[in-house]
Amino acid sequence: MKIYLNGNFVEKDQAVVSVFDHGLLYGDGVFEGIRSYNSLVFKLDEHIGRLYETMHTLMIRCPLSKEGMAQAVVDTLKANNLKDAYIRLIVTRGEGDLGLDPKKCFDKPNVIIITDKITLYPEALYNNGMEIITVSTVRNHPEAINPQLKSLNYLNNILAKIEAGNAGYAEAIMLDHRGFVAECTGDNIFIIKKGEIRTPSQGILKGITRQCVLDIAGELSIPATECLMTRHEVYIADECFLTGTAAEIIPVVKVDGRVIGDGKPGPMTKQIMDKFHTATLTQGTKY
Ligand code: PXG
Repeated sequence: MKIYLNGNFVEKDQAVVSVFDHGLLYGDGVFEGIRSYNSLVFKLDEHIGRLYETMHTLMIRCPLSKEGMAQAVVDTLKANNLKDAYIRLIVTRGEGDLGLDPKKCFDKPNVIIITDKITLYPEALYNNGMEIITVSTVRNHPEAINPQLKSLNYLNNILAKIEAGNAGYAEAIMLDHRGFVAECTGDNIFIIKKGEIRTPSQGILKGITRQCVLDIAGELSIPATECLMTRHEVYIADECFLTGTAAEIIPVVKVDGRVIGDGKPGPMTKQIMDKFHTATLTQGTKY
């Protein structure tokens, strides 16, 4: 496996960065998870756009332009001969002296691109739907670490994932600081009620798959709204599903012990899954 590291391709065991990298020392860096299907990178510009927005706020100056980054992604996929891949982009603050201050770094961010595979949930869950719970770990307050920042500081979600795992569940709903439904640990959440699609509007990572589902809803003339959402609304929904680059679209059939709809993946969820699947195979950056 060849890893892109600062403009070079290096073998996996040689792809190393310093223990003084502030990404390791402080979680000071950004990342993206992207997929390619059948030699098409899905929503590449959107993922790179979000990466550069996070870097803008964190004031990380990437040595590559957005176009250069897109080219590097494609080159890495080609170097590894991968048609279907999971792509992990990482830009760290780079090496520096000890101490939080980014000024201690030498203004040389490390740029890493890994192309590999990822499976998040077993296939059966996509057919039968999954059961999730709400965990007590509250999603980051937007004025602390804004959930829109896809930074290397993912402990908020990891703590929630641990809580879910301890309780025997693969995924969990996180509430925001006010108690409204925010999102899951690595996925956005949607409900369908009386033919309308709803998804939380705030305190979330604005998922690219989420936007794709909102676009699909538009194409299918299904009304879709981004709104505040309570757990009660989730419990009484007709259908529920999660979206994410890694998870794609996965139906949810039980939440906190409450059966959703008739306890099976719903017809509209299946229709959206179908459309999404087609989009992944037909749209994207060719390589
Ligand atoms: N919410 C959170 C907190 C995420 O981390 C999503 C929603 C979905 O966003 P996208 O843009 O992917 O539709 C994410 C993305 C992993 C992994 O390694 C996690 C994500 C993406 C890829 C891989 O578990 N999370």
